[in-house]
Amino acid sequence: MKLYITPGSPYARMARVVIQEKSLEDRVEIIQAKTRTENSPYYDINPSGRVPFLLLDDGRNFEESSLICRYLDSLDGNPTLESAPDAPEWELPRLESMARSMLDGISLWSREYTYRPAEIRSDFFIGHETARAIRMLDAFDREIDNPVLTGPLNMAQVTLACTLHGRDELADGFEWRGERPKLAAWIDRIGERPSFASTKPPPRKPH
Ligand SMILES: N[C@@H](CCC(=O)N[C@@H](CS)C(=O)NCC(=O)O)C(=O)O
Repeated sequence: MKLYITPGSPYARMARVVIQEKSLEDRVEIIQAKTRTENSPYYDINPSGRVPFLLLDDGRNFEESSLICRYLDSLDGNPTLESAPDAPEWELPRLESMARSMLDGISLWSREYTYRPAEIRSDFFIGHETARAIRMLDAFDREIDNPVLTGPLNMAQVTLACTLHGRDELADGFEWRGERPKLAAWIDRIGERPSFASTKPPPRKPH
């Protein structure tokens, strides 16, 4: 099967992490897609043009990181990444959704810098996303001792780590670590796992 990615995509990184954590390297070929390009040949493979995208050997295909990760996790008949044995029911999906919500906001915010020249950026939009990111980073700093985040690897941890690891600066000049040492230490610890260390995103190229 084939997984289409870009090296800087945090969503695609989740699938790349799961491939390593579940030892699927021999079963999944990772291919770099050309996204955000007019007439990219990738659009003939995936009409949405987004990554990650998983093409199965039987021709079926999956979009959306959460679905792709769930599928990859199930391949060995022993899915582990949607369970948190030491946490109350619903804690894992609660924190996973919260991490995804933060990631969605940060992605929009950072795209404003990556893809828009300074003269057409929206101060209103940037202010809104900056405030959201600050609230959510603070919330995760308070949640960091939750058993979902301290127990065995799961999708809440993968989502949170793919959002923040390797991104000390989330958007132009915004450094999140200094005021949140507990969250920063958690990210450093999880970042030592080979699956995260080897998928660290390249530095962003500002517009
Ligand atoms: N909700 C999707 C988001 C995927 C996504 O936004 N991917 C971005 C890269 S981070 C992309 O492929 N962008 C290319 C485009 O918008 O054309 C998921 O979870 O997989």
